[in-house]
Amino acid sequence: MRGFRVQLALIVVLVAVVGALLHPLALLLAIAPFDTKGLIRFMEEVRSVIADFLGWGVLSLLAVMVLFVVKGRLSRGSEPTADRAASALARQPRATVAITAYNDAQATAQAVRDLLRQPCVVKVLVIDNNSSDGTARTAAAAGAQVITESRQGYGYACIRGLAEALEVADADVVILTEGDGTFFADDVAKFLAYIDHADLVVGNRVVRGLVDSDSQMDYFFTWGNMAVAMLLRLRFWDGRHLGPAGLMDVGCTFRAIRRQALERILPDLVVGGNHFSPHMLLVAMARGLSVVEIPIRFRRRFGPSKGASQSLGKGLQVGLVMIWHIMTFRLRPSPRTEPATRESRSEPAAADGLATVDEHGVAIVSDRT
Ligand SMILES: Nc1nc2c(ncn2[C@@H]2O[C@H](COP(=O)(O)OP(=O)(O)O)[C@@H](O)[C@H]2O)c(=O)[nH]1
Ligand SMILES: [Mg+2]
Repeated sequence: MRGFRVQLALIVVLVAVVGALLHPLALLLAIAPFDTKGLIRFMEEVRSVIADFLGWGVLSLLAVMVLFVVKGRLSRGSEPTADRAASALARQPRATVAITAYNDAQATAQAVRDLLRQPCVVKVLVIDNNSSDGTARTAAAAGAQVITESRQGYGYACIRGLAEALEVADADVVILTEGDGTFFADDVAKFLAYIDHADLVVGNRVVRGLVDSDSQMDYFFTWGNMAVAMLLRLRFWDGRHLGPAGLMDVGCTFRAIRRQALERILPDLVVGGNHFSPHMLLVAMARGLSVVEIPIRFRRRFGPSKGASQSLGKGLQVGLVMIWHIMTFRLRPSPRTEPATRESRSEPAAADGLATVDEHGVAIVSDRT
């Protein structure tokens, strides 16, 4: 059953694409210099079967939605109260920012300066991933603590940044971001405004009006991120909110996480490649963290992309890897077995008082603070 919804969604999309392609193919065959009538008739039949299949699918979906609405109405009042995941921080949040950096000397140094000017930022770390253009030197000159991650890869840089940020003693929030000039440092305030209400706050770069038209979020990357986000929602489906977090964007590095939440998920973060961002979301959701997505601004990158936005081909490749990862993701069994704190979440605790196991086969301990 695990991942079944994601697979079903992908099959439906595939069938729809095949159905849509049959028509232009039939038109092309019609002008072919040989007899294609039989083949065209067959393709038209297949097309009508697909149209019927999709039509019935839409009707079934509507029926299921009506069922959920009725069920929701009938059970109103007996539903558990909303999961107040993260309690308010005891003081004004103090944030450590970790910037992933790979041959982005000029933009990274500027990002460091801008971030250090933000009121709640106590330290900026730059995770230099074997840059050869002086990124480490310029970042240090701008006021960052530079850490060298020798394992090449965006995910390795992110994991190292998150781990090192935990070493900064007086920070209760860790912010991850890129030093490529695409993000706005003063958006840090937006993340901190929500960090009292969620364990993980992630940026959304697909909101019209906030994203510059010449940024890398073109049609392909905007649609791609939204489509993969929908698969992620399906993976952790919840009928009422269409997924545990209203995710629209899975590839945004700019995100903030509470210290205790990060300590819980850090051992599970293992992806070193370009699909780290949805990986972290998968781990967070599987571990029962509350995730909130907030609209942020996004502008054109400074210098050439080294990641998914290098080209359409690279973007497609990273997107497919993300889809595969969402389909096959399995959290390693939690080594933790301490008693769950029942008051801190709405799910009923397991009978023995130990960690609960959710529908994804994932052990969830309820130790949010
Ligand atoms: N692609 C890539 N990015 C890395 C690597 N190491 C660190 N990074 C940083 O990770 C971020 C993402 O890369 P970027 O080129 O901006 O990819 P894009 O956002 O898809 O254009 C940037 O801040 C890079 O400097 C790496 O090995 N590969
Ligand atoms: Mg980037």
